[in-house]
Amino acid sequence: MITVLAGGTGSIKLIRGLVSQGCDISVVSNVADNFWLYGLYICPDIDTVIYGLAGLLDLTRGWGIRGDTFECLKQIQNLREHAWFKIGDKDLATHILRTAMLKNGKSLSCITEFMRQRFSILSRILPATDDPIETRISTNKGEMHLQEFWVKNQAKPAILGIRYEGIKAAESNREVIKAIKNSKLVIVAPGNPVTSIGPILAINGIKKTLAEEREKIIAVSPIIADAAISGPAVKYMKAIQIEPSAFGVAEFYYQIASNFVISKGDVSSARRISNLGTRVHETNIVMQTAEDEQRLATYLLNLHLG
Ligand code: FO1
Repeated sequence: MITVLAGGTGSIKLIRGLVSQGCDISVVSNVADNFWLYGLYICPDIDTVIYGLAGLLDLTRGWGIRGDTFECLKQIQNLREHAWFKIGDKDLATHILRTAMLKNGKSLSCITEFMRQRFSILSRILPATDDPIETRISTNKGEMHLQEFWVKNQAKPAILGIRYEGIKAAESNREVIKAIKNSKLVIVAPGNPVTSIGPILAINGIKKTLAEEREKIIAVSPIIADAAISGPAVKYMKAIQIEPSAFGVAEFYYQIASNFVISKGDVSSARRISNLGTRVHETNIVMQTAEDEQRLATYLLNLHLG
């Protein structure tokens, strides 16, 4: 069994690659992107994994359901509401059902398990915690939820700080700890270290468990040279004084990952990562096609087996 720590759109590519190689995986999903909108509880990272593994994900956008319509959203706009978060009509069904189940007292893990079964997915999908946590971005325009910063404000305000609301009270999902301990291999997907993987590590008990299992943990860099493969990772990393490079990410994961995979030729990071006491491996980490996803997955499996 393999456990994958996952965030948003970058992570699902590697997860699909591993599944295509017949791996039995448990996905530990970030939940700090979750938020309430129009009275509905939206879990973007969990849904990206669900739609990705069900073969329904819109691959161009990297989120939502392929071919979805936006009639409900248009009607919200007709009613003069600024519909800044684009929820598709089919996607809406997921949020309606999830919210109804939450209001009936079901936990997020239980609801995610229900969705996994209904979408006929074989891999396990484990929310990192059942407790509510939120990434909050403090900016020159005030503090806001990550989705408001990234989607509504297009990441334009200057970032003054980043915090995870609710983190002190959040308990790790017990199944997550079990999965990490029982797995032969744990992979930290190439997600944003601050807003995707960072919140998972900050939940009580998770980082400690990972540190105990460090020898079997491989992390993949989401950064090549000084740029993110996709998304705003560099902006967030600079804001909390993580060097925006593969080395910066490896240093951030130093206590939990014994192996770190970087882009071939990212030489300036390679030597510095070895000096951390982390084994460094170079390969092509860009995943644009299904073949790329399979190639990187196979590379990681061979590293482990080798
Ligand atoms: N990202 C956007 O940039 N714009 C959107 O309107 C948007 C809608 C959306 C709806 C459902 C969903 O599951 C994800 C959605 N995302 C959207 C992606 C999301 O904001 C982020 O990419 C993730 O939270 C990052 O992990």
